[in-house]
Amino acid sequence: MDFTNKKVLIIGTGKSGIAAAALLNRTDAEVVLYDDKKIDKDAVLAKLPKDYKGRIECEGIPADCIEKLDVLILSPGVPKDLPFVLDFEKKGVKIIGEVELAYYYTKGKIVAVTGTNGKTTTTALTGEIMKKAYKNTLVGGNIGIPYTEVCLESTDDGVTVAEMSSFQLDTVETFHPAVSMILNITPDHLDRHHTMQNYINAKLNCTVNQTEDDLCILNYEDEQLRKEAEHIKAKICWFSSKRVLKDGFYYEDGTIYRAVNGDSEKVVNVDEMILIGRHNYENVMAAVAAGCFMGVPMDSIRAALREFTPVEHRIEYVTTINDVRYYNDSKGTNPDASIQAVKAMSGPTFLIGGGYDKGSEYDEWIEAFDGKIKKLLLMGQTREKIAECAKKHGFNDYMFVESMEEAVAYCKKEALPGDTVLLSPCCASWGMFKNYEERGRIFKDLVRADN
Ligand code: UMA
Repeated sequence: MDFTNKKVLIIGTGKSGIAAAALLNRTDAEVVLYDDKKIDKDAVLAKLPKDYKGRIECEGIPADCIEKLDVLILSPGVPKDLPFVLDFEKKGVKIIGEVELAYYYTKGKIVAVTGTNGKTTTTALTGEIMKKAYKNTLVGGNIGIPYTEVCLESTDDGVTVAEMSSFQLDTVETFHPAVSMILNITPDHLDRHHTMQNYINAKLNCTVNQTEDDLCILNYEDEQLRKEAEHIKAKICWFSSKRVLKDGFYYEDGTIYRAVNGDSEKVVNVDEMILIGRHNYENVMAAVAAGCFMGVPMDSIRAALREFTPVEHRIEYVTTINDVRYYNDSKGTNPDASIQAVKAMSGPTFLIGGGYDKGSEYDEWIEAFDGKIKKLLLMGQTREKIAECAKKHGFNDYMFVESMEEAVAYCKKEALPGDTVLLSPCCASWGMFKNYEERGRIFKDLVRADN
């Protein structure tokens, strides 16, 4: 897209908006960076290039933009059905997301990773696998590094591994990855997407521009994905952690295999990796499938698997104090993710949960407790809703806390040798924390304090 003399309004002065503005600062576009919130303009300016030519606004959509605008760029956190966005759409203004903008500037191949859970681990692991064969491997997107920040470093002979959230995929148009993967789809972000089908469609957007020359990697155990696969043009590569497949990747009795026409080749014994839990074996299979398709030799893939350490905030081991193990799973922001964390625990567990209400149901999470949860400490907006659900399922060992400080102090006092303390909130962090990273780091700091 040619931005010469185009007037562009970017919504959101978070990481994505700033990276998008910095990118467009290199073009001849007239850029207006805008935020709904009353922001500190100097602080935003300090994050932009020194020669930033555009404006920064925060008191209502500027009148001159309402009068004339060529392109509206939305940060991932900005819903595309907000009234002002719809008004611009009616006027024929081109509306894209920050990811679509990055795509215009991306060279080389793209591996797009999406799914409700496991995205970050799989993106990081896929990045490590690609690095074994591609000198210029870039990793970005929802993982925390805006795609617009890395896209200019891409080269024709390189690869970009992009973690894509449903928020980001909601606003793509021409985005075309050589490899896409959808790890799983379970209800999440329904407050934003309104219906499950909208959420599924957003995820599927990473496949819509793919052709028969491309690859789409899907979880065979996800019924929804099996259904949707019929409409995907790319070649499909399945993986399963529950059954032997004739073609694709599968996990059986501690080993991951690659199958081609019924012939199986051992990829790795899971004991050779640091990653634990069946959900992680699924992530590994997806990453290995991407590596094979992109021509990374199997021995290099195996080396990457053995070297890989889990990402922060995902069932991350923090420390052991008085024989009590502490795990940080702040990335457990929805029931499916938190169920996996609870399942990965062995022995009596103090579970810290609750947070921002994005319309999730907690029944399956409570059912997954399976007699292991000694005490459920609840905080945030959802604590009453979770407590009601727990009571309904006959689980009464819960208590309300006002803060992370109170939760950690209680666990430190009450947990006995052999117990585990797990932060896996089953909810987003918003409202009490800036993001899940902040929540996780506060938890870890409190755990490690005074020891
Ligand atoms: N804003 C508005 N109007 C709105 C909504 C937001 O002006 O209607 C403003 C806010 O006031 C704020 C800014 O937009 O100043 C924030 O923008 P943003 O929410 O898009 O956040 P970024 O800092 O740009 O971070 C985004 C992703 N955030 C979200 O999707 C909410 C980050 O994912 C991502 O790492 C980053 O881009 C880089 O790609 C975070 C996340 O929580 C980790 N993702 C969700 C998830 O993983 O479940 C989807």
